[in-house]
Amino acid sequence: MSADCIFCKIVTNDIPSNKFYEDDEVIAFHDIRPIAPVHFLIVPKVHVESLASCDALHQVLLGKIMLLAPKLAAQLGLKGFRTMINTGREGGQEVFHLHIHVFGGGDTLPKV
Ligand code: DGP
Repeated sequence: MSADCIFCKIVTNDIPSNKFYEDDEVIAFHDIRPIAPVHFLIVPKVHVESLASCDALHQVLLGKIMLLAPKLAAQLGLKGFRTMINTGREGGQEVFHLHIHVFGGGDTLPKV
């Protein structure tokens, strides 16, 4: 846990969130600033700053998060979705606790 991390506080329920999935290692909740009709974040409970801070010890956790994305997307009715991991300030990351964005619904997403 990191004392001033907003996602750590969501993990511990010190800050409310629209959480819809939780297990021993991860939670998933809806993004407060959605960029698509469905937009959620999968967040490990352990505080890891970013994808760039991960090492071999995080390999299983990262695999778990990636495999969870399509399962949760399907549960929320998405037929297709996009995943995004912003990494570092220059990569657009604002919250420095590793998370994967999963979003979709509505129109086909623009090509990137
Ligand atoms: P990123 O740029 O990848 O670090 O995106 C962080 C996302 O987290 C951003 O889309 C908004 C979302 N977010 C930030 N604070 C909160 C919060 O308190 N609750 C929820 N549900 N989402 C948050």
